[in-house]
Amino acid sequence: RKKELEKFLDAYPAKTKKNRRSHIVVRDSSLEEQQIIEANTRTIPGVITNRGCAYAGCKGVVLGPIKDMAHIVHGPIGCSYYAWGTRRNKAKTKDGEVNLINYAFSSDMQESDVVFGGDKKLAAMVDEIVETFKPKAVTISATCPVGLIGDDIGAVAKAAEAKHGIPVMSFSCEGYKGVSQSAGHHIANNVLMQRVIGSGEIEEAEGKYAINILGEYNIGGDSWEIERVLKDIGYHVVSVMTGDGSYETLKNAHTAELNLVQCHRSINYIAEMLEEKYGTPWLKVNFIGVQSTIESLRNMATYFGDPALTQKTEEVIARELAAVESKLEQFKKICDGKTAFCFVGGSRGHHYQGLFKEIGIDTVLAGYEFAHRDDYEGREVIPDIKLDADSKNIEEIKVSKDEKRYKIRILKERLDQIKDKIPLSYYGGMIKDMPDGSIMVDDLNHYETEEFIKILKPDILASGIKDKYVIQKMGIPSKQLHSYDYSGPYAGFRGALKFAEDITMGFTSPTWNYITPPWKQKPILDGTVTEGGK
Ligand code: CFM
Ligand code: HCA
Repeated sequence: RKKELEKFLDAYPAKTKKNRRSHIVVRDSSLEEQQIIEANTRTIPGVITNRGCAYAGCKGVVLGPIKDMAHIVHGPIGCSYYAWGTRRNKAKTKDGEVNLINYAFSSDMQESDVVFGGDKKLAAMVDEIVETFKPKAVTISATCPVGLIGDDIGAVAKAAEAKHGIPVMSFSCEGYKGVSQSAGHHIANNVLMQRVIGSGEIEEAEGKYAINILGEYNIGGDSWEIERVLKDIGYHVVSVMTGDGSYETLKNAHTAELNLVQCHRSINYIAEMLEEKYGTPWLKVNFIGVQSTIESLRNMATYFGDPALTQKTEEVIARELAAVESKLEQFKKICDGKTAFCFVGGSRGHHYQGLFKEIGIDTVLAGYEFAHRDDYEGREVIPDIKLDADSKNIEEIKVSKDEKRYKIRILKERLDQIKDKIPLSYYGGMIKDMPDGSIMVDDLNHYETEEFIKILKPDILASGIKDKYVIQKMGIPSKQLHSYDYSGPYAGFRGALKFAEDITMGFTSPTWNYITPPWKQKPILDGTVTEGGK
């Protein structure tokens, strides 16, 4: 396998080969030291990556799902158009409540705005939106040209805030601010923490076992399915960040007793800051896959340590399991023994491996578009991560103890008893769960996707829109694990069943009988590109 890998990497110029080699790891647990992967560094120009930009991570991922705010994009229309509803982050409200989830607000920047400045147009736009839609708050996200021409969105936001009396927040998340979406997550986390979270008046949560669900974006209805089960057990969900989220709930997120972290990559900054400021620990959970869901629910019960809660947790687990178990077995019969690639943005590449395994599918290659080393190797490597100029470019904010609201949520003695049993304020990353011989790739590109497919011949790929059709034209089913291809939810018990059904449909579709993969038709052309194009 390693030889085959070296062979296709030879097609790169020497420097590129060296670079890409450091982003690929063949898992070997027999080594004394844990294996290291290069991550969160620039994609080499010319390489066709699946990555997006900082604006996508800020406005599209973290802010976009907050339904009662108006999210204004200051920039050319394309930046809005290509993000309009495609992520499938669902949101619903009761009659009369503000729900702007289906809108795309863009300043539609033109050449004249680039030349003469777009700030006046932006200010007029904020006025119009506030008057028309009555949002609870407004966000303004910058796209690339904004930073280049120097429009002061901070000043526009400040003036609009004074004029309208609602929070108007600006986000300098120009696409080029980082090497990927990840920079945008960080920028959004910082402002939400400074301006929204904790700005509410409530001091005590309105229910027992109060929790926030962080890093859950309600794609295809995932958080609704998670909340259904949690509420049934007796948890009080203060806020979800940010799936089907709202300004109204986020501002009182400081009242929770525990923060759950589903997607570590996109929201670990807020999780850490909440702990620092209010003393609320965070628990790494994974509601993708039946076993991971069960484990997460049990870990939550361990944290609260109340026998009644534990009993109710077990009852709900037994009931939910009974409803899906035998049906899952049916799908497993068709999927058993097959293999998958699981390449998604920054957390699903890990989270879905367990669910694939539950229906008999082994993940032979997995990776993330833009995660950091801690998402691959575990948070213990954070002190060793070298910050390059791109990372230093993103502001690191410091929060301090809120003297009034900081609380010891769990006694030291109990914490010591449980901290080794459950992942409190810790994420172990992907690598520990990967079997020997499987491959971990960071920022997998289109060339490598095709080459790895030829070597490993997977039965299915989990990926996104940018490579889906390339893969399907190779005769392999491809399941979008970003948007879920118009399906979902895939989280929790019922979600696992829906996933199994969709994957089985992918395999049993007659489409594949009409396609012959290229390597079955003709020998594969071998070639090399040398440095300097010689
Ligand atoms: Fe977290 Fe996400 Fe993901 Fe992500 Fe994304 Fe997404 Fe994703 Mo697409 S927040 S890192 S930036 S789980 S949008 S809901 S599917 S790449 S793996
Ligand atoms: C984004 C959003 C995205 C894109 C999905 C894809 C999503 O990164 O800007 O490439 O298929 O989940 O919608 O990750």
